[in-house]
Amino acid sequence: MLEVGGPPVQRPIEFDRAGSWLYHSSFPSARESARCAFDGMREGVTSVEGPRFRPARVIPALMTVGLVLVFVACSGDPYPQSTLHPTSDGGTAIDRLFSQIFWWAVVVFVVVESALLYTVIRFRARPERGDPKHVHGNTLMEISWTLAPAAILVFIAVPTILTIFETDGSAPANAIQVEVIGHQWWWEFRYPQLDLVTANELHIPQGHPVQLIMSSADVIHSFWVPKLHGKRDVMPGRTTRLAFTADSVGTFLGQCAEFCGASHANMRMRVMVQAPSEFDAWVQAQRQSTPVDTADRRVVAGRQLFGRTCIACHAIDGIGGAIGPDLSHVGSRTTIAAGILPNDSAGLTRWIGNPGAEKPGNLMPQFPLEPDDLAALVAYLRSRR
Ligand code: HEC
Ligand SMILES: [Cu+2]
Repeated sequence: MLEVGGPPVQRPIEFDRAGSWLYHSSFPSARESARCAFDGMREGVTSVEGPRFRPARVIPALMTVGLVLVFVACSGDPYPQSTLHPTSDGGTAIDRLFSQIFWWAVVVFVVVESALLYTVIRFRARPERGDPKHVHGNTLMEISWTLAPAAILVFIAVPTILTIFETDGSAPANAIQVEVIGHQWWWEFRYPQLDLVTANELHIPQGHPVQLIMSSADVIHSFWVPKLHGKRDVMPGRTTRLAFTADSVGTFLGQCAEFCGASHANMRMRVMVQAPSEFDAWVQAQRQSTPVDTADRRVVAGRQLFGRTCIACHAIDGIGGAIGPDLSHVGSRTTIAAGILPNDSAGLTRWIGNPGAEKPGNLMPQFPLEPDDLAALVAYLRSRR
């Protein structure tokens, strides 16, 4: 069963299965088997029936994995999606729970590993020692290693349950409500109290409670902005809630966290936490209808074209379909198509020119547009600030 480069080599043990010989009970001794494996490596022996265990191959692989981990840890990146730097009350509650459980795990690890190392070294086999003394249990130790984990579980369970209630999504009466609707593959945000609609970029004020009332237009999605809060599923036919108060101004990245089809990975979002005055200004601007610049012929042409084709799926100022994002103020967003393209002329041209190439499987069709028409549409949408 062996293919040997050169004349057959006489070997102390016959084995037919590379994978099983290590575990073979009739094998004489571990030292023997190690020697055999080394002989095999030196002479380039290969088995015809299965892969051979080669420590010399595994070690470089392990070292590579180790090095990659080290380099990942070294990157100075600010971790835009780290849950370890929470920026809201809810996020902080979850982070506190995580730290508590983490330190309990550290205690368990240190105690168990120390006991293990101590035992391995202290009671190791020595030639002068005979068989170890046989014992039948130790009542004190058995009681203590049953009670200790039970106590630790209580220390973990109580804060966990408290945090579940703390982050259950109920908000004070003055919270700003936002209806979050997941779509394949973008996010719709409706503010019923403020009478405005936007997409993919959620604006909220710093230091004011926010209540997200979430559902889905199609399949199950999951709303996740790691720095702000934990995940929450977004489901068709069911309402889930998330409530929090953001404590820092900034732009926080998020993404759908439940596999929802071909472009799941392209379903991103941004949460813009603004100072209250800036948020108010944003709300005012979003509630006003942007006048069409009739002096710009491209904008006028773009508007006409939009009214003929795009309006079936996109609303502007309350008129149009609801299959795609509301475009009343699309020019005020920093990105388009759920955060996958920058919202500039180049990004819009790429998107409208061939949406399927940018985002596989998405519902917006490709239109046969002349370059002039495409430019006119881009100019019109850019003007919708
Ligand atoms: C059949 C429906 C449909 C038609 C018709 C349609 N779109 Fe869309 N559009 C969508 C959908 C759905 C999305 C969201 C895609 C995604 O992000 O997954 C979208 C996204 C967009 C976006 C990105 C908006 C944002 O904020 O992310 C722009 C811009 C856009 N469409 C422009 C147009 C233009 C211009 C036309 C006409 C030439 C048009 N669309 C026609 C369905 C449509
Ligand atoms: Cu999704």
